[in-house]
Amino acid sequence: MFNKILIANRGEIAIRVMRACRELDVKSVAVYSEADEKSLYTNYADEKVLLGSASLKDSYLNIDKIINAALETGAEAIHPGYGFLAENPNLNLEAEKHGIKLIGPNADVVKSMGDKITSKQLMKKAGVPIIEGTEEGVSDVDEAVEIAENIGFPVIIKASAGGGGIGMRAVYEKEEMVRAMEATQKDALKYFGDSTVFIEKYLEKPRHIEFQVLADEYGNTIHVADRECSIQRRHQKLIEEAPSPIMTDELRERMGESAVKAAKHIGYSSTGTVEFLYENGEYYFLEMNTRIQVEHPITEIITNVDLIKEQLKIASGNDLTYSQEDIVVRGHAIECRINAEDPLNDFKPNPGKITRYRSPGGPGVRIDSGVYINYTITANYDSMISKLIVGGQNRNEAISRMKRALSEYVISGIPTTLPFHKAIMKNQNFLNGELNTHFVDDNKKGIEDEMYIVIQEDLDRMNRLKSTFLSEKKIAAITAAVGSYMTQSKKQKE
Ligand code: MV4
Repeated sequence: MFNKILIANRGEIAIRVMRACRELDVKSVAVYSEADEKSLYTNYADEKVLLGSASLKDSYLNIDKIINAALETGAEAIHPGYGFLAENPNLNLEAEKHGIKLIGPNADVVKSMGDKITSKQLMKKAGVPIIEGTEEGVSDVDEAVEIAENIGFPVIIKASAGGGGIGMRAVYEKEEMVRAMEATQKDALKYFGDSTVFIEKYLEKPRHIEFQVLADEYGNTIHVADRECSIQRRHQKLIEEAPSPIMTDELRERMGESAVKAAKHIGYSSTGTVEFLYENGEYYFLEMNTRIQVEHPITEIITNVDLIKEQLKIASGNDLTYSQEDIVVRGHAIECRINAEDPLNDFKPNPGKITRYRSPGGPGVRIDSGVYINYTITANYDSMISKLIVGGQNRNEAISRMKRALSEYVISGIPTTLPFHKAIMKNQNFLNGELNTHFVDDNKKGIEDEMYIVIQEDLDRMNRLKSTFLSEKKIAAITAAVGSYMTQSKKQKE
């Protein structure tokens, strides 16, 4: 195992990785920007290195500065977390050049999965079901119309360099095709510097079901079950659960086998996720994520596998410690992403200071977070406050626990997505497990009406809880008193 690693990320995922380090007796190095001086992860780490200003190119996206920080502190490996440089093959290449281990798959794998046409071609070769459509880039508009007519409308035009929802357009009739092609090509060039697009049959109401995979550097590859991630908005996941409400042993065996085939075929190592779209009993490869994902904890809850520790063991050259038979799904887990966003105002990000904070606890509750009371969420980075994760014997118990945990969660000072989650936990379609990627839009009215009700209930509960929190006036007075005491005692020492 490594003696020391550097975590090239911030917030809750940096803490999550450092927690694994501490359990494995590995020293951790935090890197931070000026905006993260007071963040929890910065000071949780055994060592910290300032990268630069809050700007991304000066800090979390600056490969040179990160490599230098690793060299300076003698870190043997770099964990990229998610987002930032996590799927940038240049980090893998630069780390390798300097004799530092990148905790993840190799640069070639990251690169080929980043290109959607290449990944689709590879999956076809691997024998994984793909969505009907072109397996090469299409640039000619007339040709595109012909292809679309052959597939049958609706179709979707996607940027090959895209992913995560940017640079794609659904097209319902022939007359829209030319305009949609030109617009998607233009976007693809603008956002990714590559105008290549491809065309697929458009699945209108699919579920997003993904499989966690684990692979060591010797070809041993397993899947660690599935997650349902259909509850999202503008390609930002809001709620994930494991397993999918529609999963059966038989379906898991089939989809899991496809996920393992996919990973094996490309020589994958580390933790990864194979995403599928599922519709009418059929599933199709969508994308592969070559990183650890935000929602990994729900898999940890239902399988008891510590995915980050596995990731560190694999990167340090160990064999996989599990075989497929060792992976047993027990119970059900749900994750709600608590963001500093106003769910009644189009989920507008709303950073600011957390003035009261008390996170839930009790049976089956896990919080992964990088905040604390009086912490200010900055506008520089994403607006996630925490991930509230619950586990239970079955889906019903998990939902009851989530409702109870949400009712205990106190966050004051900024609007949060808590009311949204409370509303979803009461939504009949959610309770029935009737989910697809359009769930939030299709249930908009019901969710909004319910949010107004839960916000009123929250106010009542907060009034009852008020005496357990100090008022802001009292906090200010205490802060002032402590401050003047500190100044005086310092003067006396001098
Ligand atoms: C699709 C699709 C329907 N049909 N492809 C969205 C993310 C991007 N990487 C691929 N996406 C989709 N591709 C076909 N052929 C619907 C989506 C999609 C989606 C997929 C997963 C999770 C949420 C989604 C929300 C809207 C659209």
